Amino acid sequence: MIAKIMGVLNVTPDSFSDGGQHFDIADAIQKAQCLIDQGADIIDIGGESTRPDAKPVSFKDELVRVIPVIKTLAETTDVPISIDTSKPEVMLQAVESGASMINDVCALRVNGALETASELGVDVCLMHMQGVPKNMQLSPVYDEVIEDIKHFFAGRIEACISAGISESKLILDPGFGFGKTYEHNLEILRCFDEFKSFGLPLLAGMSRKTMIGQMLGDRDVSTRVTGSVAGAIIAVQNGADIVRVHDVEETKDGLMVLGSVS
Ligand code: 8Y4
Repeated sequence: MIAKIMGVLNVTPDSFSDGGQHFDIADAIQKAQCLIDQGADIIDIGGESTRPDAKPVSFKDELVRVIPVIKTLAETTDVPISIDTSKPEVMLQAVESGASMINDVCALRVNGALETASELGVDVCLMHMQGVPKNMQLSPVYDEVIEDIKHFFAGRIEACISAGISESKLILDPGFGFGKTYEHNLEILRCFDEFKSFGLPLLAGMSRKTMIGQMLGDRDVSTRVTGSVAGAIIAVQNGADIVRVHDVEETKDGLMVLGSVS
């Protein structure tokens, strides 16, 4: 394959069918197995929602959700497991339980995260976000969105190197939808290859996001699959090495078609 597919596995209570506090480890494992059968190269497990209206989750609650799933999955599959978290305590236990990658939407800016990631020695995805989830979409402003994100990456790469993290462990992600207007998101997709200048792998996450709905004329989340696949194809054509997606089977088909001519 011309790019890796990272399949999304949410283990937040609101992502389960009953919508309540209850969620089943067995359900999560089954979903993960389905993503793997469809061709996922990495499984990204997250126990905290980054939606603007989401309640903050304590690290203990996050651990209760993700650790049993990571442990079971690590025993039953060789597919690399990524932990979607910004909390050092969760990074530590997740890696001890079998995760081999940290996907941090805060790019290791939480106290203790740089040191923890350095000690763990696993791959780290540094994602750009302007603001915090609660306020990030209120009025995102950039001088020059691509240059501003590149400046952010340069600072985070430097911070990682200073903390003893090998540059070879880093993956960069401009963070579609995280403190960006529709126009910012379009510019990032259009100019995605500019982030190649760091010589590091790039990750793109557009799957089912509002920007895809906007491209389709304000379409509901349940009807964004084909648009998301198109977005993934463009991102890979523009230099993405990993795409983070919900719809693995459909994305794989799209990338195989792109791969046939690239
Ligand atoms: C519908 C479906 C509407 C999903 C919104 C969403 C990224 C990420 C997220 C990303 C990396 C999301 C954890 C947001 N997005 N990690 N995480 N890059 N590296 N929203 O773009 O999927 S969560």
